[in-house]
Amino acid sequence: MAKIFLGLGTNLGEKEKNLWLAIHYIEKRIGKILSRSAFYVTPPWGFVSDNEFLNGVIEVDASLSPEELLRTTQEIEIGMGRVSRSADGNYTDRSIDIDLLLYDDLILEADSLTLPHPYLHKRLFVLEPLAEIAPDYLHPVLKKSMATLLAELQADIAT
Ligand code: PH2
Ligand code: MG
Ligand code: MG
Repeated sequence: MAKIFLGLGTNLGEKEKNLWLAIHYIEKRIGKILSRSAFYVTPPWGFVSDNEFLNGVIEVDASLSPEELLRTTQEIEIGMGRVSRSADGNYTDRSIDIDLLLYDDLILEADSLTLPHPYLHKRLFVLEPLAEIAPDYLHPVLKKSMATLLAELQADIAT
């Protein structure tokens, strides 16, 4: 069994419903939900959109490999009506996005998947909910706690 953290995001449709539905499918197909953050209203990061996001993070007890997890989360996204990404590689509005943030203390750099998530420590919309449910969890590469990474990012943004 692996302890994993998933980031959830949506900025289209009934956002709260989308997050709950994703959590339902994750529990059904991936494993028991061990903890869940509050849902945070956040401004679009990295692209321009009129639609603000609702973001959250969950901790899941999973028995799948990282590759199986990636495939399963993508299937859940598609099953929930997510249309494929824009061709130019820019971010787009989406009904649901499920990102693999952490998989135990695994460090992985494959073509399809990087763990921990490469932008985890740069995104307030990930670190805020993550630090809420796992403040003492150490980032396997940076060797800093999520609470420390959040404080550093907030200080960085304020300057
Ligand atoms: N996801 C992105 C890009 N930008 N901004 C917010 N606020 N929330 C997201 O989940 C998000 C984003 C790419 O997946
Ligand atoms: Mg994402
Ligand atoms: Mg994604």
